[in-house]
Amino acid sequence: MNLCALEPAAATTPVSRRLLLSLVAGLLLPLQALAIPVTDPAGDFLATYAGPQNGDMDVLNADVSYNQASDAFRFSATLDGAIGATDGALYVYGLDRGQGTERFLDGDPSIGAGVVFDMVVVVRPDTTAVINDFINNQVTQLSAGTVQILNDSFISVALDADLFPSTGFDTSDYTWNLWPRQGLGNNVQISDFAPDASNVGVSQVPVPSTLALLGIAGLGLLRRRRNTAVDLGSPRRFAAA
Ligand SMILES: [Ca+2]
Ligand SMILES: [Ca+2]
Repeated sequence: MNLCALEPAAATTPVSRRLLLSLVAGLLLPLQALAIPVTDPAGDFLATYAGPQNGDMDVLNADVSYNQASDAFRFSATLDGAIGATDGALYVYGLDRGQGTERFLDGDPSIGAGVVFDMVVVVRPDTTAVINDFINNQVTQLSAGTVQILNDSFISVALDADLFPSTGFDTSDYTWNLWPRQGLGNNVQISDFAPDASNVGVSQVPVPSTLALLGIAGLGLLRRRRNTAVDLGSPRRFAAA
């Protein structure tokens, strides 16, 4: 018997591997799409910014995610320098919950085309924060410790979704932008927008049941591949045939 003619394992294993990798990649892509933060160039200070061009006034990446399971938002960002270096630095997340407008356009100088919001979360280096809801005229002061600052330049703030009542959008459809600024009151204090000239949707944290299903699917694929390799690749089987 020509055993070479019975080498389906050699012929099909690479195909199976490619199929498995493509399926796993297909499963992982939605997760990656959901988790990638906004990246923003280093050194892209606004031409209208009048303050010091320190690294802590320059956003490198940022994200706002909504966790359906805990019904909470997480605001995060990485700055290009140690937070606290610039006196009066603030980090402002603008949220559009349905009635956002380009609120910086009417200022002098006019900036922020494409940046729409109807609420802000103002994060301070002293780890306090303030939420200002322009539609409901509601200001909420959040105590020290609300904000986590990690490795000197990373901000992380987790807040319950009930602090962000909808003004028209579903919670998962909110959009946002982040801008550092040195003090409040004038557009020349704003150093950077992330992303530039647009809002971006909140990323979605997959619910545990979705993760469990993906895990079960992945385990099933791996088990099938292992069984296939044993059945088709065993020299003992071919010798006995
Ligand atoms: Ca930047
Ligand atoms: Ca920017």
